[in-house]
Amino acid sequence: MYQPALTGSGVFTPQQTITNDELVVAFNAYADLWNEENAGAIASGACEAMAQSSSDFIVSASGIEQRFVMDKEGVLDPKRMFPRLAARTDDAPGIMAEMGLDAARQALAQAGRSGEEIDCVICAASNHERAYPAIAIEIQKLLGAGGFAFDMNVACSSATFGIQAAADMVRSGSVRRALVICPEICSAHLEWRDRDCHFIFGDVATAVVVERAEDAQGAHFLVKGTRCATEFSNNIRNNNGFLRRTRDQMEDRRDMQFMQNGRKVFKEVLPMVSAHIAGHMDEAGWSAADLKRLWLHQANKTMNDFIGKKVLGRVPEPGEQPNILQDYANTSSAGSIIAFAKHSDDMAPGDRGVICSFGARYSVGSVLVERA
Ligand code: CO8
Repeated sequence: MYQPALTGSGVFTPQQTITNDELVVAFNAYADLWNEENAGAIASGACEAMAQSSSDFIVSASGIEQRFVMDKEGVLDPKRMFPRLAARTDDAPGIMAEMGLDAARQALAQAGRSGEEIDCVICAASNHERAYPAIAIEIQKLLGAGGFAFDMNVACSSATFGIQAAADMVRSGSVRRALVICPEICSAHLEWRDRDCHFIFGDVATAVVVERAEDAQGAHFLVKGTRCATEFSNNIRNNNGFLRRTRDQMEDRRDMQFMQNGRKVFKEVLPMVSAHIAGHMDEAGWSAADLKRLWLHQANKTMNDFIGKKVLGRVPEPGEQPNILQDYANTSSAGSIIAFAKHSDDMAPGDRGVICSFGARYSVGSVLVERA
């Protein structure tokens, strides 16, 4: 058995941002257009007028201030409200592969490794741009990596589930060095015309290198334990699968994009995640006093404040539970890894932390790490 370690991390950040104010201007213009088009039905009481969105609500309900996106213009066009991502030919790199490759190269540089030294690539994300061939195999080829590659999807928990799979393979010796890559184009699965959720998501890609601790070239984190759990729920759902795309079902259906009952998610996920982290730490003999940092999934600031307080038994000190969602919004599986990549350099040997992601299905995954 080998000791697995996280030896590098990387974040690809798109060049375009949308602030809450820009988003709200576009949404409200769309709502005005919709209300104009449906004026008769609204006047007769057959439907309700669409209400306006507000930046103040977005910040107070979520903590989000802006998001990065792959295409701003299409999202902010009130007659479109959807990114324009041009279709590519089959011999050009896919957009998810390109984003993932950038994050992977950053992670490899930090680990002091080259693509050829990787023998397992996992592309772990909420949505994949095609059914097959796997995005991970495309990235494997672009990197010049050997071994094998596969895609997996556990929605927002994909990163920690991917790290568990990679760490287990490194531990057993079946692979020497793996990359877990999370490219998320949430903007293409979000209904930007739905006031209740139009502000939630952004685009990004992250990557981590998982390898034997004895092979590490520089500063690294030992993976001291991983734990994954799932429980079925319909409160976060996207029905867009190939069976739903038969010719008789091609109409514009709301359930073909991200759907959630946000309030229920909020209430049901919080106790599940807090108990999961506490149980995992208990099993490893870790106490709250041992924890230097919590890198949580980035969906909602109130949610993270609650989990941080529950796990530590007190209000976290500034920096103990870093949030990045004010800048990136919810980036699904990538959120906890962005927080880890941007807020872990200052940790000293022996310092301990927990990476935890949670989300649809429901799912929760935690990774206990210790700075070597
Ligand atoms: N502007 C102004 N007012 C608004 C707006 C708006 N945009 N939206 C809603 N309101 C109003 C409502 O009308 C309501 O008014 P009233 O009380 O008069 O009826 C009021 O605000 C309160 O509404 P809510 O109760 O819905 O507001 P909350 O305070 O609960 O906040 C949130 C809503 C932010 C959605 C919150 O419930 C939340 O964050 N929940 C958890 C979300 C979460 O964690 N989801 C996880 C999903 S991510 C995941 O698992 C991955 C899925 C795959 C990703 C795919 C990419 C797309």
